[in-house]
Amino acid sequence: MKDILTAPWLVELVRTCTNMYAHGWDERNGGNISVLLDAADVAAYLDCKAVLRTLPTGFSAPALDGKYFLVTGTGKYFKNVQYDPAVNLGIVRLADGGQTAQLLWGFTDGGKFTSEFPAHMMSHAARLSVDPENRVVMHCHPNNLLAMTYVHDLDEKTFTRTLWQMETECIVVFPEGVNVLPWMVCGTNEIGQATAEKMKTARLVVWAQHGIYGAGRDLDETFGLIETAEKAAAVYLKIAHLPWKQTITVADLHQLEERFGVKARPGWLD
Ligand code: 2HA
Ligand code: ZN
Repeated sequence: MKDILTAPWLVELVRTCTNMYAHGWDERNGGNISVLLDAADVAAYLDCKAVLRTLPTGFSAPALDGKYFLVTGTGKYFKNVQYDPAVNLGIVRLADGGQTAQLLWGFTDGGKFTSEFPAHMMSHAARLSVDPENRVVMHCHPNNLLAMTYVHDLDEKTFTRTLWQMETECIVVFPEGVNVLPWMVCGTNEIGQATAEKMKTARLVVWAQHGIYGAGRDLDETFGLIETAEKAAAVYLKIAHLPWKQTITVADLHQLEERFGVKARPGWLD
């Protein structure tokens, strides 16, 4: 059995947590990440028959039954993940139609998965239904996107249009746009269901006055999505109160679609 602390997917998650903390997106215990793992990848490092603890999830997710996830722990600080991955992270396998999480590694201080586990698991199920290659769900609290939800219209099309116009690359990186949820109490099955519904049509879901969810095939893609949207939000906040002399027009956005072979969300450039 190989040393799990050397598993490339675990090393990558640790580095990502450190990087996100450095970006200021994950103060204190803010933020959480889950990564879908292949059974074979896990079996190279762990005895998958050795269940350390069984944890009730409080929801069902039949589509995820038997699947393995590497996930950050509740109350844990991204800042600290690099110093003790085994305390701050865990590997669980869902069982009983998703109602139970079997802990196979980690959370060594008796801890458990993130408080946002419902939103993560329901989002994985939703993303897998539209993209079987989706593996990552990431949540964090980036300053500028968060601030933007106080001063900008929360209509998804309008919010997306503004982001697309703040940086040329945006429509290329997230042509499907961003979906937006109004403020809701976090950590609940309700916000989990609402997030998952939004995840069917976009890889980015803004939680007004809270943060953002991203999804993607790997950590780089998902981080890059959030990074690009956050950069656009930063530009918006720099210029929102200034008189604009010009912007990226709808005609320009159509040119980008053509040049980069992407298609904006139908109707969102009308
Ligand atoms: O505590 O970010 O949304 C972690 C969170 C809750
Ligand atoms: Zn949060």
